[in-house]
Amino acid sequence: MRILILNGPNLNLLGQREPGIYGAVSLAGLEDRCRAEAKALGLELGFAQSNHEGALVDALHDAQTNQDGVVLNAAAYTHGSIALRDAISAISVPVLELHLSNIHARESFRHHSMIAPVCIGVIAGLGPAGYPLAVRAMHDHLRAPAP
Ligand code: CA2
Repeated sequence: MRILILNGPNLNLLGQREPGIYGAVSLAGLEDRCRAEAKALGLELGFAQSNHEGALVDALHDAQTNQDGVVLNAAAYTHGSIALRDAISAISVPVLELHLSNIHARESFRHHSMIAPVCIGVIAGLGPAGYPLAVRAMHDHLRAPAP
C-alpha cells in the first residue's frame, strides 16, 4: 500500500513563521511523524510539496498510477481551486483533505472548501497530530472503505 502526502502553498515555511497559528513543527517534522505511523502500519509513503497549483494538479494525476491514496493539505487552494477539485474528481484514487488548523473557527473565507465534496473525508484542527491520523485513516479506508 502506497500513500502520497501532498502539501500545498506556503507549508514549506512551517515551523519558521506564524508558529501561533500553525505550530512549531516543520514540514520535515510532520513527514517524520507520518513515517513513524507508516512503519507501524507497514505501508509506503511518498511526500511532495508545491507552491504552484499546476504542480499539485500534476501530482494528483501521477497519483493515479503510482499511489493507492492521497492525503492532501491543499492550503489556500482548498478555498478556491476548481482545478484541484477537478483533478481529484478525475482520478479514482481516494483523497483525504487535511488541515492543521480548524478552518471553521477562522476567517469566513476559510469556511468553504472547494475540494471537500470530492474527498473521502476531512481532518482539520488537530495540528501536527492530524498528519499521522490522516495516514491511519487512509490506511483504514483502503483496507475497508466506509459505506
Ligand atoms: O490549516 C491548514 O493546514 C491550512 O491548510 C493552512 C493554509 C491555509 O490557507 C488554510 O486555510 C488552512 C495556509 C498554510 C500557510 O502555511 C504557513 C506556514 C508558515 C508560515 C506562514 C504560512
